[in-house]
Amino acid sequence: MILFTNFLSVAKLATDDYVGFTFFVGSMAMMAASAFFFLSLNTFDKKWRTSILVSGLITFIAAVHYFYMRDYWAANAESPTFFRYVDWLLTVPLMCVEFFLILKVAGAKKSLMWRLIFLSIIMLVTGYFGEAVDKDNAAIWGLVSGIAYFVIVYDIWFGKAKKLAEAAGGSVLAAHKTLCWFVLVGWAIYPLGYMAGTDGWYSALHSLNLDMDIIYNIGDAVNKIGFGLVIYNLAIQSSEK
Ligand SMILES: *C/C=C(C)/C=C/C=C(C)/C=C/C1=C(C)CCCC1(C)C
Repeated sequence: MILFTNFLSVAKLATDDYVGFTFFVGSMAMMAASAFFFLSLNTFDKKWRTSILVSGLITFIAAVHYFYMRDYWAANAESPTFFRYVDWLLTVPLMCVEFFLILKVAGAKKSLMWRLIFLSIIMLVTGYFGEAVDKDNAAIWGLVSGIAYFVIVYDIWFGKAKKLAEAAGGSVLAAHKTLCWFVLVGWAIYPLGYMAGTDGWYSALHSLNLDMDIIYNIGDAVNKIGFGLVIYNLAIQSSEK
């Protein structure tokens, strides 16, 4: 409903509201990326269409959440933590599905996908606890979340996923490698945002005046659209042959 009433009454966005600005730009970027992925679907070989479809779903789900988050921020000047984590709980597992889909050509099993999904849910649920439920222990929840994150990184860089990517070779291996970099560097943006927005041994960071939501919004744009473009590029290369 918020999505539709939006068009009737729009809260005023202050010129120095950088958080609000990144929510606004984020919603447009996610929407544009979704249109791009969906409309390109038919130009690819059948075997890549599911991957491209999932790329579009990731940015589309994010776009809808960004509409809500933008409004929530405009109305309350407060982090939309709940919408944020619902968005992640839907989109991060879908990113794990992407790994499985591109490695399917090398015989990836569903168990690999479920393992990554399971780890990502642990990572996100513990993060939510630290940010919203048990803030006094944010550092501990963040640590547990960080461990799950490292297991994901290890799995895709050195575990079974890596071996499957090597077996597939060529453009699948190249795409896998790029996605691995996204998870190692792009996803590392999020714990930074978390440390900017919660208290813990890292609270000295607060003096830098970094805003958690701006960091998260940058992370989302880089990772969700970037992931999709890696898959898009892979689909183009493989469809040309
Ligand atoms: C599209 C959304 C994405 C790719 C979200 C990714 C989120 C993370 C990698 C979050 C990680 C966190 C930690 C590693 C520790 C602190 C708590 C989190 C949840 C921010």
